[in-house]
Amino acid sequence: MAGAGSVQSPLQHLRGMITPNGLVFERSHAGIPHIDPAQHRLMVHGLVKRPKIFTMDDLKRFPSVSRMHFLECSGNGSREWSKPFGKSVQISHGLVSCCEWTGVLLSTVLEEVGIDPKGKWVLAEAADAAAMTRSVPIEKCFEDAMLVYGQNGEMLRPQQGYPLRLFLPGWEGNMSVKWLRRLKVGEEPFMTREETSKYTDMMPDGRARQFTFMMEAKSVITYPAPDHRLRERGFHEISGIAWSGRGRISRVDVSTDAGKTWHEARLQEPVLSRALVRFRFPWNWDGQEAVLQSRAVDESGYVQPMRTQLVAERGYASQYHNNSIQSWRVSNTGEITNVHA
Ligand SMILES: Nc1nc2c(c(=O)[nH]1)N[C@H]1C(S)=C(S)[C@@H](COP(=O)(O)O)O[C@H]1N2
Ligand SMILES: [Mo]
Repeated sequence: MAGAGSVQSPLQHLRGMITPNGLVFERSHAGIPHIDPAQHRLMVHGLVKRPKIFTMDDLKRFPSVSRMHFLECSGNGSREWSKPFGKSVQISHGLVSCCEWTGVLLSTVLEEVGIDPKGKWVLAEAADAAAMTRSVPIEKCFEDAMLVYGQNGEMLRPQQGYPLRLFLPGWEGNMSVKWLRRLKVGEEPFMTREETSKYTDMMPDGRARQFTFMMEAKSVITYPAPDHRLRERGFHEISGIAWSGRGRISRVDVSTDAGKTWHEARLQEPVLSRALVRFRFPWNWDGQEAVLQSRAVDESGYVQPMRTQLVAERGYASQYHNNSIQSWRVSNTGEITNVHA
């Protein structure tokens, strides 16, 4: 992808929980910078005891970790609020991927520089033309944030932030700053453009929610989906993906009658925290019209909302964080379309 924009992952063709590197979604606000890893530096400063500039070699000498996590743009599904928009699951839900990420825990690097007890927020700044900048609460930095240089066993791809990105498991994709060049520790959030004007959620009363970091539980059926067509009655395996920023998925229910009745789907092991999980449900299509839906529940007890529930609370002015239940209508000729049920 050149310049600003996004490309979605072709979920209709994926079969497991891992997104191959070439099929990971991309969202870049101002193109892909060409960065020489030998020249790249990460500066860590502000309320720290020993401010420091790290080379990539320095960062790779720290003890490393590999973890499987999804990454989702909070704008995933943003065009589905008021009417069905995406003519494929790639368009409606494709701003999500799941990879094995390798790097150093941010806590390791922060311990190296030593945080001043007054330090409560960390500004992350990128080296791209967008100079993407977001404020991250210090608790998240010490909980599970990573400085990532590896992706599914390879080096990060240029479009994913080569040579270095911040990665915040379960939080809105925008905060996982790619091409990371600077971390500044401060007392307060830095109120950057991307957390004041952008990436806030307009509520029905005209006020905006700010710092909505968590990606709430969500799921979608990827087969059958509008990209497919049922050519025969009888057995079809309904299959899809579920994920939650709060932790593990504990259950996925599937309905084939627009939510009148629900049946528990099988979850494919391993069911990892803050990762995509594949669910499957055996179905006999009788050749009649059907409306397929999936509903995820996570280990915190959070239940993926119906679209009408989400709209009742949030209205139609919100752009981000649409995690509502998706409906696919199967016609009696086997055509599948995106509908609001
Ligand atoms: N430097 C920088 N970081 C960035 C962005 C960007 O444009 N520039 N886009 C953000 C957004 S909006 C998302 S959803 C994720 C997308 O990550 P990906 O392109 O690796 O899938 O990166 C985030 N980090
Ligand atoms: Mo995003």
